[in-house]
Amino acid sequence: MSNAVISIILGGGAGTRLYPLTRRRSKPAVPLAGKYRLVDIPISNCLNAGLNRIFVLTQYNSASLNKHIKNTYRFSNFDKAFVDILAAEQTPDNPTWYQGTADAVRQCLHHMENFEFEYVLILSGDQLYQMDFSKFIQQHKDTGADISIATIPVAAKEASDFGILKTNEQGAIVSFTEKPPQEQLPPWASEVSPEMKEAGREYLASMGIYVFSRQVLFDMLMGNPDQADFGKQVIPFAIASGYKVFSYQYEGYWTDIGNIPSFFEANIGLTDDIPLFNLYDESQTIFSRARMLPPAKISGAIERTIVADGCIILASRLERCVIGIRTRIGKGTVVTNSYIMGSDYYQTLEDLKKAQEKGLPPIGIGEACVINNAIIDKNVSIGNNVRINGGKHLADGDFEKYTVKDGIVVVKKGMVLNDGFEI
Ligand code: ADQ
Ligand code: ADP
Repeated sequence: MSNAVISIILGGGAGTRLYPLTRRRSKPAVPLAGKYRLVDIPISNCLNAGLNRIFVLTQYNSASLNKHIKNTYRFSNFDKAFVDILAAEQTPDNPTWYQGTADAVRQCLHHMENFEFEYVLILSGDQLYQMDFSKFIQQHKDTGADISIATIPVAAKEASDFGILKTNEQGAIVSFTEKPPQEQLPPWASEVSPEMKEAGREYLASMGIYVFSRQVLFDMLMGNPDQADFGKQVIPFAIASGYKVFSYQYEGYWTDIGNIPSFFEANIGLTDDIPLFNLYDESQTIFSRARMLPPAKISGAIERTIVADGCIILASRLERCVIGIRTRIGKGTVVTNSYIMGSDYYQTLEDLKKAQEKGLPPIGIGEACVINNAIIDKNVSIGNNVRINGGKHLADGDFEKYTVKDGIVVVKKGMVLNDGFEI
């Protein structure tokens, strides 16, 4: 299987939906679940299916993405495996900047020409799920499809966010509409399994995950240079032109993590008693960088909280939190419903002394702070008695040190919040 497939991960357009987490890094490098990065999810799904030739397409090349990929995905010299980043090389107003998902793939085709492969697996970079791609590709082969699309039943209220399709009895897609407005939805309902029907999930949505047969991909993208997007143009055109397009229906956990509220919910959801996304399944390992960090040292009351390696926690209470690598939290602090991303490095005693002389708090969270409904990006220094209370009472806005999105306060990477700071 692995020699027949090349995988392409769409690492992100302008990245505005995850702003301010994408202010200084490309979307695939955004830290997830305290110790991973977004790109680890699609890459791990590929590796778990034995697919180990992977391109990550990104609009911005960031040092953290390069470093993460280089330090994490190392393969033996004796096999053909690789994870390579292909970044758009120009600026937004230059035509070679990726104009959309299909255009991004088109501009990278020349990198792939010389490889041996029969199928291309195209993946989104901002979804949380564990899917066995080998079954998906097997179905693509068995049906003799030109294009296969992974699909999932969704409820009417979400359906306008997706490409919605209908299939015939063999699973061939007969019609497709990208993000239909609510009033046009009713005729797009499909026959779904009894469980899905009971859950009110009657619309078959494209997951934005595609398998293309090699020649079909080259013909379609090179033959229609004006088609910039898979969902808006390439897929509807393929169906209208008589290509064999099949649905591969999936009913497991799958969620978008491409905007702040969904990213926040997906992370906090990992603290549930039985999370929908299983980090503890050894047959579906999520790979990430092995950092050789010391174990976490903790005092205080902790409920339903994930704590990554290398943390030093003296807080009085943590509840429903994801605490990322090297996080330091001082005495008397209470953190609830929040994702603390942690730090890229430890400060030395000398660093700490210098910071103190300048009146700066150390990296991490100080004493007697109260933090609720927040994402604290990496390397943030929070002093003592700081209060951050996110919630629907806060209006959306972008400020020097933080952004509020749907009531979630996102403190920007590397910011300093001095003693007594309040949001
Ligand atoms: P959207 O998710 O809205 O719909 P889009 O915003 O185009 O599609 O993004 C798809 C993926 O490609 C994302 O991971 C995004 O970051 C990435 N991407 C977007 N533009 C890019 C660019 N210029 N360069 C590199 N990467 C880029 C799509 C389909 C729908 C389907 C949903 C499922 O169009 O039909 O229902 O995905 O989520
Ligand atoms: P991660 O564990 O999140 O992958 P790294 O340990 O790779 O992060 O470090 C991320 C970034 O932090 C790197 O760019 C590194 O250069 C930077 N970094 C490391 N130590 C320091 C320091 N003392 N001051 C500032 N930046 C640092």
